[in-house]
Amino acid sequence: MFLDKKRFKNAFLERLENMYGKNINESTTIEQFMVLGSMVKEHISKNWILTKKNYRERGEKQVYYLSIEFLLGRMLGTNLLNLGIREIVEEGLRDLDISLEKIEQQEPDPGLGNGGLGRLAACFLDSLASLHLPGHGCGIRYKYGLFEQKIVDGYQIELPDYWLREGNVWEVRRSDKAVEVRFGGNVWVEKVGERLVFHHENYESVLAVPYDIPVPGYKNKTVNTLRLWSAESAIKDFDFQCLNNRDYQKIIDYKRSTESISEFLYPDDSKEEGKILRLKQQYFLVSAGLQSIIRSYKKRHQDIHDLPNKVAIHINDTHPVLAIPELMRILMDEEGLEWDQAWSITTRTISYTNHTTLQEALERWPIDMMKTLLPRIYMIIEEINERFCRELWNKYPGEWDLIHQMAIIADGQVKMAHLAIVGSYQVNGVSKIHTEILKKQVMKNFYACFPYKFHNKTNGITHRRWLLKANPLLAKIISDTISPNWIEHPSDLNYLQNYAKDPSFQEQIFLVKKKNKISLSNYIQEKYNISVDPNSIFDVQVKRLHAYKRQLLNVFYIMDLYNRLKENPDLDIIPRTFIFGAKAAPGYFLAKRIIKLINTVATVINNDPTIHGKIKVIFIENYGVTLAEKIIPAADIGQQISTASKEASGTGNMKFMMNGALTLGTLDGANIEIKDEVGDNNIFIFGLTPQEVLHYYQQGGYRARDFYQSDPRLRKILDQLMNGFFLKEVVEFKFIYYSLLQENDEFFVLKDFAAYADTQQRIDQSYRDHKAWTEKSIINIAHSGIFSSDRTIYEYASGTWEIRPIFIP
Ligand code: 26V
Repeated sequence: MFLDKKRFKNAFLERLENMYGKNINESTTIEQFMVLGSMVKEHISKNWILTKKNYRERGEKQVYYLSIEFLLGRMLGTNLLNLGIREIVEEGLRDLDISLEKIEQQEPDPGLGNGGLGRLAACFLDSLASLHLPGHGCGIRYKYGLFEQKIVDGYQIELPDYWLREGNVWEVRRSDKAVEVRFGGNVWVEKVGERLVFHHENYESVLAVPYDIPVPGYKNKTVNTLRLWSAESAIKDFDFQCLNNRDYQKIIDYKRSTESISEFLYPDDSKEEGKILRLKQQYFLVSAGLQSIIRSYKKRHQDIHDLPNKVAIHINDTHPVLAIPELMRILMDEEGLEWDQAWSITTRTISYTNHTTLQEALERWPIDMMKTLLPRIYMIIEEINERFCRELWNKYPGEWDLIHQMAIIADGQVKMAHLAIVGSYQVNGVSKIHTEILKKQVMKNFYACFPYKFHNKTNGITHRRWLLKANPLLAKIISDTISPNWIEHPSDLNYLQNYAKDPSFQEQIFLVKKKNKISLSNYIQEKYNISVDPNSIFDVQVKRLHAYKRQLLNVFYIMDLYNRLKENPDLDIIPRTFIFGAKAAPGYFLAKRIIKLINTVATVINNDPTIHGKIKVIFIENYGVTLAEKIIPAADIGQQISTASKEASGTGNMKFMMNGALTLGTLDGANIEIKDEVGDNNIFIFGLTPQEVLHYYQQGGYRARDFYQSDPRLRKILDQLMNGFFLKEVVEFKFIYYSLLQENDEFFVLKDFAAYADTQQRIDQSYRDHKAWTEKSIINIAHSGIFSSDRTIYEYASGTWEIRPIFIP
């Protein structure tokens, strides 16, 4: 049906009739989306079946990527692109007087993730399939994704994101592959001959039903699978009818409690509420995932001992770390293996990546909670801990403190990162500096114990979504200049280096950026009724709102610039549009106050005629994958200004450079590698180094108040927070003020302010020379190929999972 335009049009009209009983004029755009989506899915199905058949028959090793988040973004556009049918569809629809773009906008953006960790998982799936690699995702089908953000009177309001309202056109429910997951109850042990047999009783049974989403590679025949699990009650409908009222209530309660497991994605794991539910989600994912992996393994292979040669299981941070005891449980309790055999198999099958060194984000679960909810799993963790501590005792006799620090269970808690390191064969960091910090600081004791386990895999992004799809104008002039080979081989972007000084190519690059800026300006005008100047510098910070990401530093500079403009309306600056996008966790008070501050400052500045529109501040609500695709191609500057040592990698930084924005950043995460690639002249670096920050944390010596006292700009800004200059209800920003002056500014905002302001000045100067600026922009694009997730996945495939491409004939 996608062979040519004519056939496509006929098929489209016919299906519209079949599905909705409507002709083209009667149908709504959402109906047109559902029709097109179902056609594309059907088109994918053939190769999906073929891929599965090939994987089954060839019996080669496959990887399963376990993640509590997959931040997929809309799929219609990437599917059309990957299948190579975008032109036919676009032209066919145009004949019918329908805009493909409008149809694409109907697709809900499945926000099944919070930020970088979830988006990385989605980029990896795209790269696996595009590189012909047998690799699948395994996650949770949350009924509600990350909340929808509205800004009302400057405050963030959270609304539920019911993305499944119209159904999900890409998924296939596989009831036949459902498995049972058990919670609670008690375990008793029986000795049968020489063996101990564990009986789990009185548990609550939850049915895990998989929904499969196809993941097609770019212009190849590989179609991998993302399997998302949904929790359902294990009760059949007829049970309802023969029940009296009391039982009925019990059943309703049971149904609620089971279904709640896959109801919400957690927008924040730092708070006490919902802890049990979150632990339930983690075990639910892992138990359903592993049962299905082992089931499919056993269909293809005889010998369970061979598992590590045929299956790799990767855990995306510690959320799925219960995969380790769960695999042990299956191998021992269901497959009848001894501990040592099971342990050997488990620790050769599971690998792990860490995504943060923030202490508050390292997962720990109270022993009691785990024991009650997962009695058998807890027994296994206890045994792993005991054996590990014994090993440590032999290695470091008498060193109680060290052993206590390294134990998996200590101080009433189960330490998930310790379990992950002990139970996996590889521990990865996500950028060079992050891996070094893991080895030398956060996990140094483990590094001393298992140096061979630690590796670096610098993150990446799929250039297919983030350049080819998000920025078609840029993609086109790149292809016209260096041939479209870069799409298959992103390192070919390097050839652009030869055109960095080419006036005609510079001109084209400048024009494309301008067009993207105009298109974003139009969006801002329509949505917020604010006019922004496309000739101004688009200076963008879009990411989750966290104190360590330092949106505050950005807004303080804006306040300072505004103060200077008020004093001197003739101040010679290049007009600038500051663009923010950020969601704050609903319970994160400071973060929400920072959103209020940004919006308050924006209102004052945007409505002050005396500064002649030289600066504008825009907060774009509900930032997510879809908006990122619109905003990033229009950026001149991407701000990556986290406190050095705190951002494990960042991936936004890579998206910006790939779209020709220059980075304003600290020496943190992958910024360091970006700097090494593009050179000091093509990036704006400022502030404390990671070493300096870590030194302050260890040795002390930082006094935020000194900066308040010595820098008049800071004093003025901080006073303005408290004196109602930006907002008459003064109380609003007290919390920010105290976090800086009373709590001594944990993230060195005041310390880095001067360097940041200087660097912003340098940017202002640099931008005046358009040719030189565009040259820098081209150099950034030219060096972005190495940050394609194809490179990262290649490193994981060869260095961690030991999987090989399987070409589907
Ligand atoms: C979670 C929490 C929860 C408790 C409060 C503080 C806090 C801070 C950070 C996090 C993030 C946890 C994991 C995560 O999303 N890490 C991100 O992973 C990306 C992909 O590797 C990486 O690029 C980002 O730098 C890293 O923050």
